[in-house]
Amino acid sequence: MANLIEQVFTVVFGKPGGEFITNLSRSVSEGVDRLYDFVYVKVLGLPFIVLGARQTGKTTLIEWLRQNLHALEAFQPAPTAPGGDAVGVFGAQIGNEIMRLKPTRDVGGEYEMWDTDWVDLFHETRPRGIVFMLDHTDMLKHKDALNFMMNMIEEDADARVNLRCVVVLVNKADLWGSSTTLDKLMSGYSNEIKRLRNQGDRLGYKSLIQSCSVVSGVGVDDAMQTFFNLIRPQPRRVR
Ligand SMILES: Nc1nc2c(ncn2[C@@H]2O[C@H](COP(=O)(O)OP(=O)(O)OP(=O)(O)O)[C@@H](O)[C@H]2O)c(=O)[nH]1
Ligand SMILES: [Mg+2]
Repeated sequence: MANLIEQVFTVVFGKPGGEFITNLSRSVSEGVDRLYDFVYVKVLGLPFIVLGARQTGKTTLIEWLRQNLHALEAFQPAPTAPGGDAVGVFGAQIGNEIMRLKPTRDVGGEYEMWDTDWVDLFHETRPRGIVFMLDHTDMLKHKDALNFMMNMIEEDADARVNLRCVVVLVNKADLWGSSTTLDKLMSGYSNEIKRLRNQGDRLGYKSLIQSCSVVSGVGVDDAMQTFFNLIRPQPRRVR
């Protein structure tokens, strides 16, 4: 009987693995991706989280996205307290598209918050992407924070199931851009970057390193377009 069904199927649709079946399954999966894309980007919001050691610009970045701004000079946030601050889903102009974004919670970067607020947020959100922020000061602290994030990804298989991209945002380029370059600044992080690339290859996420200044609005548009286009279910070309 199974054989007969297989024969009829083959007569009507062609051999399994044949062109028709391949095209059919491709368009079904493209249709499913398109639907997921619509649901995330237009309805539920793309789940992502923002991490990084203290005072690197996490709250400022979330505010920049929320306000659809190009520069944020007058914004002076207080350090984020333990437990973080809830952030509702909002629409942001990313390239030429309005996307709904869901960072869920703005967490602080103090060391004691890594093991509590960061771990909880990662687990609760199952993010499609992580923005990891650092700046030109205190390399040892940023290395610790980066390694902590990678350990967290390693240890929580449930939380990382949707992870598609980790972008390392080297912020405050307005303060360091005239005295050094991104490559020079990152040369001290070669072990961490190697680890990030290896982990990404193994666990199926892309890693990027971008410089920006959220306060003066330089580079942040580009970085956010690349990031959100990579974490949406149907990745697009960067515009
Ligand atoms: N010069 C400069 N300052 C920035 C930039 N981005 C953020 N800052 C400043 O850095 C300080 C910390 O910014 P926050 O956004 O509060 O940083 P955070 O990572 O949320 O800090 P915690 O909540 O304490 O972990 C503030 O004074 C910001 O104005 C930038 O691109 N350039
Ligand atoms: Mg903050």
